[in-house]
Amino acid sequence: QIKNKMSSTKQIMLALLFGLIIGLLLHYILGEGWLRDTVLVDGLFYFIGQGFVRLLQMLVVPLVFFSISSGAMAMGDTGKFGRVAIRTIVLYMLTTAIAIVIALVLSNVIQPGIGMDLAATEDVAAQTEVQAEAPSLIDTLLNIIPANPFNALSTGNMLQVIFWAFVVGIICSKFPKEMKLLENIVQVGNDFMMKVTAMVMKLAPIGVFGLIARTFTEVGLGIVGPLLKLLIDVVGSMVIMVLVVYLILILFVARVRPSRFFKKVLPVYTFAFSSASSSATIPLTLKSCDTLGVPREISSFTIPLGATINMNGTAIFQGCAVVFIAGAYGVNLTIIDLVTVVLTAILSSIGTAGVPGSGMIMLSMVLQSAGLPIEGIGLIMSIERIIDMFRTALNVTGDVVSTFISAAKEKMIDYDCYYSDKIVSMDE
Ligand code: DAS
Repeated sequence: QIKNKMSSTKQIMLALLFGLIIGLLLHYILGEGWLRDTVLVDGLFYFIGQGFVRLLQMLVVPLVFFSISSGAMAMGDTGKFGRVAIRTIVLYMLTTAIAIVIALVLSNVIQPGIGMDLAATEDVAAQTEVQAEAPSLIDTLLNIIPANPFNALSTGNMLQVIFWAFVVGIICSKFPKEMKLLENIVQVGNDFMMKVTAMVMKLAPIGVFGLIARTFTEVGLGIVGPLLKLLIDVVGSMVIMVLVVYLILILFVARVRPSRFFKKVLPVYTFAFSSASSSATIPLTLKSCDTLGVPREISSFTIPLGATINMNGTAIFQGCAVVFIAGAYGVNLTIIDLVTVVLTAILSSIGTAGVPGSGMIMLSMVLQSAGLPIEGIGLIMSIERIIDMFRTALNVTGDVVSTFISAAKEKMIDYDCYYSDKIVSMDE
């Protein structure tokens, strides 16, 4: 049984490797044409990959709603839960700030954009068109309260769904007699979602293959000179984030062996990489937290929240991209500019959903705040999809790390489960 459970993780890794190899072969051997681009990239691979992502997205809102409301119902010690919630949110903001500082420091060493000597086609100061402004903190907080809970559920506004699920769960726990029927509905809904998620997860390897094969058939390794430096800059910053920040947090704050942690996070990292969507990965991230011994009533709140407001990978990308674009256009960034970049990146990540390409939307806000040409985004587009995969994988890993740390601080981790061989399985 353990062997079978291990195979599901290996299946995802193999699917990724197989998709990469097939994709590169098709890209370089088949070359551009109807068969490759229409039949495969925009046909078969697109259908398999996006079909699986849509199946996962189908799960997200009901899964988050029912697991949070049933978690809030079961929540005994609200004080403890409140402390874990606050600590997780503080960790999210802190790790995001650290991530972007790491990126800014490493980028100033690597200088990815230097030597491109581009001139902005329009006068940067005269950049009048209104770019998406980073929402103010007050608006961001107010936007968490759903003006219309049913609209929040139907549009999948995650922060508002989380808020509403809490209201339902807390009312049920405070008025158990009057709310008996609603409590039963929530419990059955939660159980239903667990079963549906397990069924969908069986398709994970096929979905991963389709996603990866499509990307690499279409893009190949398509990275040229200076962009390769940017990619090295981004991935290098991410490696530092994992090997320094996450390792220190897991070793000295949670005080557990990190090797076990990273082994159990690997399936989630792989899927987040393949799908480039933190939100779509939520069902798998929750299962991964189960194998780490994190109580579901904690992870069902912190993981969906993290998928929306915690984007360590994206923050690193913002830092690297800002230095890359400033270097490419010969703009000198002052310390004030850099501080503005850090604050704008944190604020814009709170309001941006964890879906493919959201980092690019945030980048336009950050560039505008630093007075850099928005058109610089065009320089990055050819490797955007690949960078998005790395960003998302780190985003999700960061969500799990902060969730684990804050639950561990409250001694809420099931350490028998953490040190068991239990790993994310597609079979349950
Ligand atoms: N793809 C986004 C996510 O799902 C990250 C990004 O675009 O930066 O987290």
